[in-house]
Amino acid sequence: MIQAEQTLQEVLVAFDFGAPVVGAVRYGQGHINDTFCVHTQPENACCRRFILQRMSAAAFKRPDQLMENIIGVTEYLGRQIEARRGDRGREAMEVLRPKNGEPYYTDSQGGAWRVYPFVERTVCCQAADTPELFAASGRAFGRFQQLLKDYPAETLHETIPNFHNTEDRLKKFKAALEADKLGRAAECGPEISFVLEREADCSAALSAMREGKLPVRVTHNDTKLNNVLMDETTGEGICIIDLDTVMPGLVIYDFGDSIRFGANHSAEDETDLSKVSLDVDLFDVYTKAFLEGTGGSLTDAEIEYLPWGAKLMTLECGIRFLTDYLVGDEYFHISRERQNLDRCRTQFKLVADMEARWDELRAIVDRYRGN
Ligand code: ADP
Ligand code: GN1
Ligand code: MG
Repeated sequence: MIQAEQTLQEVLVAFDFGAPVVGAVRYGQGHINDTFCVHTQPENACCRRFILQRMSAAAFKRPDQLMENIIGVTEYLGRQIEARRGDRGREAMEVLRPKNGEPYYTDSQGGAWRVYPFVERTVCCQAADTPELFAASGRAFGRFQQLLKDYPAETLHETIPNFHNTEDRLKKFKAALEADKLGRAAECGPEISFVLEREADCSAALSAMREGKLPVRVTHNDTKLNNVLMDETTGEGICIIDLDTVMPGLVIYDFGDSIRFGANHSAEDETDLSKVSLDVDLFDVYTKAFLEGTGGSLTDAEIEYLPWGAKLMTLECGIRFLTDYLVGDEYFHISRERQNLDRCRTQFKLVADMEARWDELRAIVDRYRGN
């Protein structure tokens, strides 16, 4: 794919932003899409901003289906929020269609672009600087789950087939290892063994799902702390963003991905592993808040499996980073050499911590049953 900047001008004129565009700059720290912040200058008002994104062609093969999901879900969320007398414009995302009326714009090179109004007076955090902040994100993701509990999951497209199918991720990892097309496996010995020793774990949630123990729901599937916008004054999590992977899934995935990313004090690509560890207090804070947010809508089995959600999402993400490293960094954006291997190592360190403190995690979950 060509650099997004090459078609940016063409794309900017394809949308009616309601005022002259005065600039567009790269924005955010996502690993997948190309994100720009567009600044416009209305005649007698302050600058109005928009988020303009080229959807990743590597990740999303069907932008039409993806946008159908997003429009369906954002409109539904908007109605739910209005019914609760919330502020729809700040609490739900909204899609601004291009001038041609389509859900997104396809540029002359085939790139698929969409626009959202910028949700102002919010902050997007890369790390849980305070327990309160992490709790706020937990409430927001729990609430997201609750708001969508009656959304017809079967109408959603699978935007990335087998996205959180850990067994399939393992299979792809093994194929990449077998091919070892760049000869990188030699430097990943301990990481490769770490995965192979946990083959059976990769089936834990899927087996429970197949046995009918864990229900399939509408889930977000990418519940990193930086995918919730926090109100800059109150610190509450107000708007869930990055809806590309809203699909049918397991609720323990949403819980687990938040723990993976947020219940520690290091960056995902930290190279000094002595700085990477699971913060069990943050696990506690998030569990309580997430269950509060879901408003009692989870089953006993789902609650019982929450620690598995944390471990599996972390293991799976590590496997994905390692696989991408082996195949030559095709999927996750990197800004330096070996970044995906470093990311993999932090994930596996967290998995090891979760295993070491498994009984504590289970005890915490038990404590908040009934919230
Ligand atoms: P990616 O899939 O690449 O992570 P995101 O959809 O999460 O892309 O967007 C990247 C970043 O852009 C977010 O982390 C956030 O900082 C910002 N962002 C996205 N949508 C909005 C919005 N509607 N209002 C304000 N900021 C946003
Ligand atoms: C990606 O898009 P972003 O940066 O929020 C990825 C997630 C990973 C995450 C790891 C669509 O999330 O699955 O867990 O990176 N999203 C997609 O940081 O693959
Ligand atoms: Mg994101």
